[in-house]
Amino acid sequence: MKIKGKKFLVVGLGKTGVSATRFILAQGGKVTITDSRTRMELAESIKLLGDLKVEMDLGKHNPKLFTQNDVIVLSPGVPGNIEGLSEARAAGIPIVNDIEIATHFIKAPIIAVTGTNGKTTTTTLIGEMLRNEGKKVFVGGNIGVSALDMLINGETPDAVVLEVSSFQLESMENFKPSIVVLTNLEPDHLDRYPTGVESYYAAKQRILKNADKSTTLILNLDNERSLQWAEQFPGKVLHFTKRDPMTISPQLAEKFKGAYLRRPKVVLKGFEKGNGEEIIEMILCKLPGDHNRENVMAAALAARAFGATKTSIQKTIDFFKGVPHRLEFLRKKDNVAFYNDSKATNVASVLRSLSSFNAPVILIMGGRDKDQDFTPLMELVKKRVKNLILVGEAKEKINRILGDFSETFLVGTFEEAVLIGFQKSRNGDIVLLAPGCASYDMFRNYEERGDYFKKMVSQL
Ligand code: UMA
Repeated sequence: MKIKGKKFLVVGLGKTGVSATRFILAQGGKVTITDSRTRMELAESIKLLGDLKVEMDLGKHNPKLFTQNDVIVLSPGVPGNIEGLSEARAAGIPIVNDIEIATHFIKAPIIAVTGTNGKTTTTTLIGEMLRNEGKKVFVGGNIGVSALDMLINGETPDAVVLEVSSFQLESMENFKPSIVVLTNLEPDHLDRYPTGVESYYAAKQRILKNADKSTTLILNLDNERSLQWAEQFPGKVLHFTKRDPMTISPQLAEKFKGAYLRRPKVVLKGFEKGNGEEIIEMILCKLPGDHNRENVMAAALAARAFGATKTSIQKTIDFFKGVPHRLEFLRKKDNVAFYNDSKATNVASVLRSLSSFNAPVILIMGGRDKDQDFTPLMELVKKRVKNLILVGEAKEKINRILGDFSETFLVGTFEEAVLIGFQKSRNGDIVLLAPGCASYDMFRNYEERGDYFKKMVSQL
């Protein structure tokens, strides 16, 4: 990709926009930035640009700009149908994102992780497993660090591990990871994909666009929809499952290559000579819930397929403390445990969160709705939730569907939510923030929401 001398329009000045601007300028390109937010709202990002020479058109998007540049760099949070983009497409102007640009410059093999839930934990674990193997690793993507940052910082890793979202995959053409992990496919982001969940899944499947026989694909055998990805896939497929393959079918068990649970252990099969087994102990694993067993298996497979040894994988599992905002244990007060799962932004992840506990749960939900159907939560809420505390734009909608199964409170602020949660709790209960919604109605992102929750909990 030639950057020198070309005119780039960077759309969105969040993390992606800042990194893209810095990289393009360093490569000799020219940058105009457009963002729907005002200069004042963007003060933090603008500060990060320092005295770099860029043009800025802020406060709204001027559609004319889109056809006055050679390349458009679209931030993932900006929908692909905003005014100006269709004219740019018709004029043949490439629309890319930061990972697509990075793809042209990254020399190391890429391990890419996508899926609806579990991406960040899996990505982080793979990075740690490879580091424990002595490799230099860059970990980035949707996890919160632009893939361009490694190039800006002049890093030359042995492996690049990227968490990739459907939003990012929408504008990717040349991305070619050598290992692809699909954690699972479940409904999400229906506000972005109004034609239905299949268009969301199709965006995700673009991760295989350039796959060939050298590509390894890691799939969740227990998530039926994701298995379709194996159809006509030209490379090698490994599976992970919570079930013993023997209990699925003896034929499957015989040719099974991948990871499965032989509770409480994980078995890796197909890496040792003669299709032998390697046993991973889970006794020291601190990650709660079966969904985290899936994340561990997916990560172990990716690391093993990359050449990491069982020893490095085991060491990582034994010492890994988890990722902030993913079912993160905060503290116990009066024998009530507080967990922050601010990243549980869809119904499927709330289901996972709730299933991780046997004790009564005081559940804090709400935020900005993504056109989700909350009815799949009914059964588990009925069974496990002692009090439901609802906050944010979606509180009335959630209340209509889930409010009748336990004593429910609709509150105005997070402070109230935490205080009521604590007041209602009794010895042995769990107070869980698992919003099932996006954070943008009250916060800049899920991290800010989680940090705020943590602060409230620490002040109790
Ligand atoms: N903006 C516009 N016009 C619009 C919409 C937004 O100009 O029509 C502007 C906003 O005013 C803002 C900027 O775009 O200034 C934000 O861009 P962005 O939303 O793409 O945010 P970034 O900071 O660049 O973060 C993005 C990812 N965000 C999204 O996909 C929404 C981050 O994933 C990612 O970590 C980061 O790039 C680095 O790669 C976050 C996320 O929520 C964690 N991802 C979704 C998820 O996991 O569910 C997909």
